Formats: sequence, structure tokens, C-alpha cells
Amino acid sequence: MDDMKRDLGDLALFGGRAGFLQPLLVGRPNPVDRARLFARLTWALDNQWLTNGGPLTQEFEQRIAHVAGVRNCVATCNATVALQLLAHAAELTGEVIMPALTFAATAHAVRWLGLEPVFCDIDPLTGCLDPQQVRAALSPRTRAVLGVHLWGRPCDVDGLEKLAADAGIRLFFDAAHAFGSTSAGRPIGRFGDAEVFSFHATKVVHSFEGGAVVTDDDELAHRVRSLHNFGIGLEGVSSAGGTNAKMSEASAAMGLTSLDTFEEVVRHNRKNHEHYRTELSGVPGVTVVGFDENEQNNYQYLIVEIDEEISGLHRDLLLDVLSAENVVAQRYFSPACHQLEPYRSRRETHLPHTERLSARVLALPTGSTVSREDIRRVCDIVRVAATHGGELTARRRRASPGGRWRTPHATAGFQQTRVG
Ligand code: T4K
Repeated sequence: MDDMKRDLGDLALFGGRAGFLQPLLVGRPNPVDRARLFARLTWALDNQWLTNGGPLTQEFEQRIAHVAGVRNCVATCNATVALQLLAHAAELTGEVIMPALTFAATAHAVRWLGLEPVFCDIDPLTGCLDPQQVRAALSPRTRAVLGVHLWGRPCDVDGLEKLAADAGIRLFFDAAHAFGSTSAGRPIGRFGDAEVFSFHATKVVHSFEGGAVVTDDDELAHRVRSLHNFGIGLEGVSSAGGTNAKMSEASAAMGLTSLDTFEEVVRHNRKNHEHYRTELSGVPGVTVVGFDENEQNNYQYLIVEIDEEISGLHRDLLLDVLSAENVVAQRYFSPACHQLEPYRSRRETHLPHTERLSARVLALPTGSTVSREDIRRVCDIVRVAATHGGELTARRRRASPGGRWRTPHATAGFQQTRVG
């Protein structure tokens, strides 16, 4: 008998054999060439310069700046702190307008500094900030707009740049997802006053943990560089002081090694995206979120949108179905930030487009460790669940009347514990 799933009874949720023996996770780090990584680490150890702007970090910064098409790159220990450095460097006070459909880090970074995130609705077609909605959200306290290139899809950068210029406010982009993406053929990294990349382990290029501020504003870059190193080098008295947000040479060694295979990883991700589209075409109520074919994208997130009205299947129930099969999907991003504490109880905010999309999206596994066969199996599961969505929902309701679908933390139990 083959392993194809054809009916509800084949699903692990209803007693069938799990589709995967080993967990298949969203966010698995893309493997790197270990010999190259170890050679770089050995070189750093021999060089006896392990952090504080060492040669590997400088090389990493140059290569990132090159891809982003900018003059300046300051590598940092993560993207969250990079966003904070920018806010400090720009001496922001008051309100920062941003989308709610993003990872909590975008909002938390700003709030941690005593600034007020003001959540604004998105363009339902791109999932990114809608300049018209931003205009409506401007107040006398607005000092900046922080756009997010969601899943690597670019914001309306021209619309936001015009708005920021008209309003006389700063414009920054959280480009955590968008390394290597373009907008109208121009690389992400050069828009607004500055942009921030993440090189977290789950990202298309990673340095274990890491981030970077990229900008063509030399003065801003100088301030960020000083602030990320305790404020050393800032002329006069800076109200911001400074912090320690430097990238280490070990992280830079990983970042450089990861960059070496960046194009290969993107090619693999792109193929994965095509496989998902082919496998899921015609499955009722399931749409693979697409990318503009005329632009470059890193395809690091594979997002599906589940329309419950068509499939009879709620996104959260699909998450449970997949979890029972050992497929760990992620709700990127749900709840949206304005539905999360500490924001929810501070200000009542209704963002209809954000709420609608947030309730429907699910990230499925991709990356260079995910094969075509893995995708075929994941899509079998999704197909069975969506084509029998109504019946599946009814069976689940009977099994747990009034129950919530969601498993509390999808990754719990999938980390390895090292002993000895
Ligand atoms: N802005 C935006 C728009 C962002 O998406 C992020 C981060 C940031 C800013 C802040 O960037 P950093 O300060 O982190 O540089 C993960 C990542 O930790 C986070 O970096 C990322 N965005 C976010 C979208 O995803 P969680 O809470 O989902 O992490 P976790 O531990 O549940 O892992 C996610 C998946 O990856 C799981 O399936 C497990 C898998 N995984 C994870 C790690 C760390 C692995 O297989 N191996 C690993 O080493 O946030």
C-alpha cells in the first residue's frame, strides 16, 4: 500500500499513520558548508580578535551592503536591537505608525524605548502598510513610520516615501524577511531613512543570531555604529548614551558562510514554492500566497491562505491536523500585534484587513532541508483536510464540543536537549 492520504480516516488526527516519522518544521536553519564555517572560526581564533568590529564582521557588512545596494551596513547582534538603535539614533519620541500584521518584535522594539506603536491597517493585496491608512493615522505626535516587508514582499515604498516627506517624519523599514528582495527592481535595503535585516537562525541568511542596519544616510549610520558600541565616537552629549549590540566574529563567520550559499537556497525555495503551487492548485479554499514574478524574492516563507467559507476548514484546525502528522506549521502572524498584550488593553483598535488575513494565514515548511517529496506529503494532508473540511470540522466538534483548535505552542518538544 502507498503512503498517500486519500480520506479523513487516513489522517493521524483520526487514527491514521502520521505522515512524517520525524517532525518537519517551519524555520529549520538552512545548512551551511561546515568545512568553510570551521575554517573561518579557526581563522578568527588564530587571529585573536573575536568581536568589536573584527575583520569577519567588516567583511560581512561589506557583502550585505553590496546586496542591499547601500553605502553603509552596521551588523548587530539581532534585528530587534537594530530597530531600537535606529529609533535612538533618530532621537524619536511620541508615536510610530506600523502594521500589526508582523512579528511582535517590531512593536516590542519600539515600545521598549517608551515610544508608542500605533497600528495601522494593511493593503489586503500585499499584507503591507497601506499609505492611505497611514495618512489617516497621522497625529501631531507621529514621528516615524515603520513599514514591514511582510514575508519578503515589498511595501509600497514610493507611496510611503512621499507620505513621510509630506509629513516631515522619518521612515524606516523592518526588512527582517526581505534580504535579497527587490521593489521595482531596486534592492530592499535602500528605502526610507534606513532598513533593518534579521539574520536569525530561521532566516534565509543567518548568523545564528544577527541583524543589520543598512542606509545611505552616512550621518545616521555613524550614529548607529557608535550607539551599538556604547556610544563611543559620538560627538557631544548624546541623550541616548549607547548600548552593546555588536555582532561577534563567530556570528559573522556563520553569516559569511550562509551568504556563500544564499543564491542556491533561494533557488531551492523558489522551486519549493512552485511545487506547493502545483500540488495545491484546485484545492478548495487554499491559496498559496504568491510573489511578483518581475521582482526578486528570497521565498523564505511559504504562506497559504485558508478560506473557511469555501473549504469549511478553519486555519487553526488545519494547524492541528498537520501537527498530528508531525508537520509543525506556524501562524505567521496571528494573533496580530494589536490583538496581543500589552497593546490590546491599551487602545481599542479595529483593523479589518489585518484581522481577516491574520485569521487565515499559515506558514508551511520550506527551506533547503525540505524536499519535493516532503512537499507532496504535506500537500496530501492539506488536500484531504480541505476537500473534507466540513466533515472534518463536524467530527472535531463532536469529539471536543466547544473546544479551541489551537495547540498551545507548536514547537514544544521538538528541540533537542544536549546531554553531557
Ligand atoms: N521583525 C520581523 C518582521 C520579524 O519576523 C522578526 C523575527 C524580527 C523583526 C526580529 O528579528 P530578530 O531579533 O529575531 O533577529 C521566529 C524567530 O525567532 C524570529 O527571529 C522571527 N522573526 C519569527 C518570524 O520566527 P518564533 O517565536 O516563531 O520562534 P520559534 O522558536 O517558535 O521557532 C520558529 C520555528 O523555527 C519553529 O518551527 C522551530 C524552528 N527552529 C527554530 C530555531 C531557533 C529550528 O528548527 N531551529 C532553530 O534553531 O520566532
